[in-house]
Amino acid sequence: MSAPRRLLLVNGPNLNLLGVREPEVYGTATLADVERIAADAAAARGFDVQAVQSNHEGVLIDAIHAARTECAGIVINPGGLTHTSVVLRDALSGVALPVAEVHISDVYAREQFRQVSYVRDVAAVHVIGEGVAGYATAVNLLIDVIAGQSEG
Ligand code: CA2
Repeated sequence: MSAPRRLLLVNGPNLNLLGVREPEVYGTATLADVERIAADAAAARGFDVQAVQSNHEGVLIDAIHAARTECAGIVINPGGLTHTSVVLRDALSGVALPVAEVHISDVYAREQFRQVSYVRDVAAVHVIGEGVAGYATAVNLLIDVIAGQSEG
């Protein structure tokens, strides 16, 4: 059976505040803008996007588990869970789908605690500090990985 032409887009805790608070760090685009940027980039490659944002880790884990049979890959900005969550990392590694890790800000130029990512080595793609345009980059690079898998 061929893989579904669908990506799961996961935005973690507090990313619902995009465009509402801290524009000096995260810009003025909203979560709806981010979801549209990802969906447009995916549509240009013949994929659709199922988007989830939650402030609750378990909701994110359930969505990642469901993606195992419904999606070909996962684009994720785990928010602050990037730096703390073994549970999220285990879910991503457990579903064995290709993963793109995205951060709007350059986490490597910020506080030291943001320079640790529990997700980094379960992700095939990393897009860091490109602002919200990084979601389109991540979608494209992830689809390249998916296309490479189906050739191999
Ligand atoms: O740069 C990123 O994309 C982050 O993943 C964003 C997280 C932060 O904890 C990571 O270190 C880097 C924070 C998401 C919270 O987003 C907000 C947006 C507007 C106002 C307040 C928080």
